[in-house]
Amino acid sequence: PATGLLASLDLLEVSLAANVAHVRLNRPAKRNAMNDTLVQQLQTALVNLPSEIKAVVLSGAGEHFCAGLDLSELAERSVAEGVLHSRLWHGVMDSVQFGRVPVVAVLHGAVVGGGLELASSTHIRVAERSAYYGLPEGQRGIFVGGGGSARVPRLVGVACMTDMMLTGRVLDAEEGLQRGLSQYLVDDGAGFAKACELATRIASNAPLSNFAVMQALPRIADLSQPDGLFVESLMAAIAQGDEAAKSRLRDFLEKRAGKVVKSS
Ligand code: 1HE
Repeated sequence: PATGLLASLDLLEVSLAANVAHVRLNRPAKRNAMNDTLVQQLQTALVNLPSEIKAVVLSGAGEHFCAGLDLSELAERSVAEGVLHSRLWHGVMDSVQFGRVPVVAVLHGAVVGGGLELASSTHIRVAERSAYYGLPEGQRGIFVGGGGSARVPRLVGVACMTDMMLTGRVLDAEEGLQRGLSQYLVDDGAGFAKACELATRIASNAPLSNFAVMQALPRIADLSQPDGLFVESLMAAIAQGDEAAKSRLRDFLEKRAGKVVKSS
């Protein structure tokens, strides 16, 4: 278990094992609904990870990953407070997507509303068969506010998100896999082990490679092709210039590094 600041976050459970941190949303009685405190604690955890941590596994306690925004706090907000609240969520989701280390999410049960916005901010999503995805904002008379309109269509397309919001369509784990909401689908109960396996592999990469994937890839995807290729050339040269890249290339040429193998 973590100590100090990370242990003081009462709506999260943070544990550290070697170079992987496990951050668990820990409000199961409310289906991990995200109130302001939980949102802020998530940001605090992500920006205060010890430097030896190279990847994060994010999961939810109880039967569901996350029920989204805590609706009991919604009624009390003015329009002006609503804008600021949405911007607060944007900051937290940015600290997931553009933080220091990649985040692997374990999805099970409800992954809905703000829970799907959080999931879509992570880098790799491992879903268990129980997972289902919904955007009930349409039914609640509101709109997404945690980055969903920017991130979810990049995974499933605008048409699918429109369907989910207008009609309340819920995607099951299989449909979520097909549409890119998860990259892995495993049996119930197997998600955490799979995510840890992936996070451990991620943590063994050169930090600058992971940085380039996290920071450059989504930006290049938003650029025109010529601009994207130009940024790619800079990122490639920077990554190659790092000592970690040089020593890894030497390891391969001197037969010390693993080959690319087919997965079994
Ligand atoms: C909540 C919330 C919540 C549960 N805010 N309290 N999100 C939603 O519209 C989803 C709303 N939640 C649900 O549809 C269901 O709760 C679940 C499908 C997630 C889970 O069902 P179930 O049967 O396991 O649990 P439950 O009995 O519905 O809920 C247990 C308790 O959690 C109950 O409180 P209790 O005091 O009666 O025990 C629920 O009220 C509470 N709870 N979900 C507050 N979301 C930045 S913009 C993002 C916009 C959004 O995310 S909108 C979508 C919000």
